[in-house]
Amino acid sequence: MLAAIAAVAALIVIGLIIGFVRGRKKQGLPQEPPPPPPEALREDRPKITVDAEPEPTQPLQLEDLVPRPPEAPAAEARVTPPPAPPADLGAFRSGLKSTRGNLISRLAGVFRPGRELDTSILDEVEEVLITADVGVHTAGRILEALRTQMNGGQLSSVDDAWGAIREEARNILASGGQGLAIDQTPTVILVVGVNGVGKTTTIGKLASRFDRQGKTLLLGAGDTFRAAAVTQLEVWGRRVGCEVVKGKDRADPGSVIFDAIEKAKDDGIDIVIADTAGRLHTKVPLMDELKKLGRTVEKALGRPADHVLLVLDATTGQNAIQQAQLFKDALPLSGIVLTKLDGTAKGGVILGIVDQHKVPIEFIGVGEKVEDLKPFSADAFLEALFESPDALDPSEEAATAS
Ligand SMILES: Nc1nc2c(ncn2[C@@H]2O[C@H](COP(=O)(O)OP(=O)(O)OP(=O)(O)O)[C@@H](O)[C@H]2O)c(=O)[nH]1
Ligand SMILES: [Mg+2]
Repeated sequence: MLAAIAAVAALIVIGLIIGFVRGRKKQGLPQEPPPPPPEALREDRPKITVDAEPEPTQPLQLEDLVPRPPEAPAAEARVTPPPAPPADLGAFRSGLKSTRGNLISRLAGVFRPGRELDTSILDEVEEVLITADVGVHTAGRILEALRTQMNGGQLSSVDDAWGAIREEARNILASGGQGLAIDQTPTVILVVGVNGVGKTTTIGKLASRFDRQGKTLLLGAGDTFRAAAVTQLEVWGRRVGCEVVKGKDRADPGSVIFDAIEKAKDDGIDIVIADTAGRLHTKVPLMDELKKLGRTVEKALGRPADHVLLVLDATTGQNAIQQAQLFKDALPLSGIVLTKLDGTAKGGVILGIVDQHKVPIEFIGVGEKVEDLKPFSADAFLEALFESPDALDPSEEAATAS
């Protein structure tokens, strides 16, 4: 009897407990947290947070004690844009938009349809060319060609004169770049230029381009005067996935580049790209230092640097032409990279640089992004620059020199 009463009492107690628990569930009262699912131990599980309720106190998990590897920031991810077509006319068009507005739409005003072709045109053309940063020397060359053809009776209309200017621009650019041959292991590319022109950015873009072509790379941090310059190069190195050889703060740039070349030789690296400091070109020591750097490369490599690229900033216009002269006196330049063509109306300076220095433009920079470095193509340049003025939109015509 007693046993039966005890059994009934036990059933009642169990029933009460079940009822109580169900009741709490219905009222939404806090529950004991469910045991974590097996994947809770995975590092990458999403964290679920409920704003309104306080976080239940979780027992300490193993993962809380293990330091998480830092997540690679999205910007540092390996950049693998599709390879650009050989002549990216669209990029030339947008890069030369302001220049076209400044130079070509004004020339189109001079050569307006129906205008009689006479020598008064020559003065107007000269003014447009000089104010568009083509340079006095090169403007003179273009005018001379125009005058000779006019006097020889070869031009009978303003259209013919327009064509003659385009043809002379083509002659100037005929000594175009051949592209950077990578036929030695390692091939050494020395990048020089005054400060702020875009050397380090260009190195990053170039490295990315070569990486996409399957080349192995090593960057040499030859700008040892600014700690930030080394850091900037290291960021690019991480992006591209290549090593950066650096020295101590204020180390001799020559020793850093020497070490980089030695390492590349030991490791069978395809390309070494060396960054350099770019303090003001008017300070003689920079040029002395560059000459010394050239000799160091030769000592480490057994031959001069395979390519010496001078980076010039298109927005500086005529100043870029002068800079080229100073650097040419210090080192045998193999090519020029003209940066910041986007957003400047001074793109006509390309004609002046190539005409005066006979150094080919190898690449143009038309923006800050990795894909904004384009191999220079005289055809694409002329096509984009001399595009029929009828095709110009009003905003381009209104563009003025920046
Ligand atoms: N719009 C535009 N900006 C560019 C281009 N190339 C470089 N820049 C910008 O120019 C600035 C200077 O670039 P850097 O690469 O640091 O120039 P640098 O020659 O290495 O400068 P220093 O190390 O100080 O001598 C940066 O803000 C770049 O993003 C380009 O083609 N277009
Ligand atoms: Mg730099």
